[in-house]
Amino acid sequence: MSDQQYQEACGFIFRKSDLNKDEMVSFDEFTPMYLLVHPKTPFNRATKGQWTEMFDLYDSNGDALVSWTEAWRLFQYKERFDLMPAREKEPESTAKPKPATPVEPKETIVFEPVGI
Ligand SMILES: [Ca+2]
Ligand SMILES: [Ca+2]
Repeated sequence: MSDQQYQEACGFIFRKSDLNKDEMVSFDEFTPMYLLVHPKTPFNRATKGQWTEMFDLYDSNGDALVSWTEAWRLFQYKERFDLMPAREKEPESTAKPKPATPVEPKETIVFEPVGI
């Protein structure tokens, strides 16, 4: 996706999220918008307090509304964030090899010839 396409996609999401069409995104409109722009964010499990902090980060002039300019100011860094190397993964626990089932020695039944 080119920068231009990304900006257009964000603009589309911004307008779509602006439910009352005042060209501003309120706190209630912000949460679904953020999740659309950042689908893989761990914020899908965020508390309301964390969302407020995130909203405040976007709302740079503090009028409790996020304009397109304010939104784009941070949205444009998305790709850079995505390019950051992922934190080193915990080594995957190696699955224990199945213990080999000991082969039980088969009981050998010796038929003794019965003498008549
Ligand atoms: Ca709105
Ligand atoms: Ca604002």
